[in-house]
Amino acid sequence: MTSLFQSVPVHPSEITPKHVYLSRRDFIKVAGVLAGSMALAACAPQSLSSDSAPAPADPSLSSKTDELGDPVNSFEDITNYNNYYEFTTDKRGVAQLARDFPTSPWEVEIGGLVRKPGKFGVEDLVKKYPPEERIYRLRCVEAWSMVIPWLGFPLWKLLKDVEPTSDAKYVSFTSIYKPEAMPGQREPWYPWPYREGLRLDEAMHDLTILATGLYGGELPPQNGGGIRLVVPWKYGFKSIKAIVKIELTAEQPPTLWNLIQPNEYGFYANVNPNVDHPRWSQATERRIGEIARRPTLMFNGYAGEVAALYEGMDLRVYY
Ligand SMILES: Nc1nc2c(c(=O)[nH]1)N[C@H]1C(S)=C(S)[C@@H](COP(=O)(O)O)O[C@H]1N2
Ligand SMILES: [Mo]
Repeated sequence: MTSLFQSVPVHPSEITPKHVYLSRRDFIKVAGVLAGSMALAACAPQSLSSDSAPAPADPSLSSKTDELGDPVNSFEDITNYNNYYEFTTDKRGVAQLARDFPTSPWEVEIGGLVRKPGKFGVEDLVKKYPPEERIYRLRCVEAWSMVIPWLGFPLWKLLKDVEPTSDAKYVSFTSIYKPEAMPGQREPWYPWPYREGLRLDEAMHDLTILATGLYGGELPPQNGGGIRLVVPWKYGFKSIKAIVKIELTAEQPPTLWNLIQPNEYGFYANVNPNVDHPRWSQATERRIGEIARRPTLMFNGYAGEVAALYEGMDLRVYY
């Protein structure tokens, strides 16, 4: 068990004028949890400044591993190396551009082929479906990867409650469209808003979650707050961020990457070391924080859980 003291995000000796830890929002949250902690009371105020670097809500998670024994990536890496084209194609530039993007309150509309459509606030979803910690590998189609400790709930719980009709075969997800706040959306190259989709059985799989947090805290804007999908056995682009709409459909829905480049980005996008991207090999990957490349695992290491979903399908055709 982690003691209360160990979960204080900053040790007094780590504070330097340049390297400051707590954002105001984090400080208020942590101060509420740890009211009375002398160590925090003594050190936190001087650590506040406008250019403070955010800290993980629960730094003790950095010592955890995935089920294969590989350590989770640092909060720093997870929140500063991002793909989020609505902001920029520069992975190290997303965090700064997304810093003031409002993620709360956040509403998701659920409709299409369901008996009980509705609009749901993320705060209510979190109350109804208590977030679970899920430590997942994220494997980008660009052949880099991370291990991320998410907080989220299985999508099947929500889908079950909205009662898909018997015609529903797919789930379509749409990200927020807000060009005034997202500079990348003012570029004409992409068919905004970002969209993704899953087959209904993939969406109902227990590994598929809607994430509302990471590293024990809230979901930073650069990682897809207010709420995002995480499908750990598929390439990262399926794990759509900042979702505002979920629709159950009868037909396979259009997806942004598939619309742009169908021969490079299939609808399924299951991680598969045996099916190369037309422009590069998918046999190996670079885990962020490591130097040597490592082999890419079939279904990103989740074959035992998900291979049955694709029985009888030619994965070179349904890539
Ligand atoms: N709306 C939206 N969702 C998105 C993306 C994006 O550009 N826009 N990029 C995808 C890609 S390519 C990856 S690898 C993951 C990265 O998630 P992370 O930045 O939280 O690690 O988000 C995915 N979800
Ligand atoms: Mo990606």
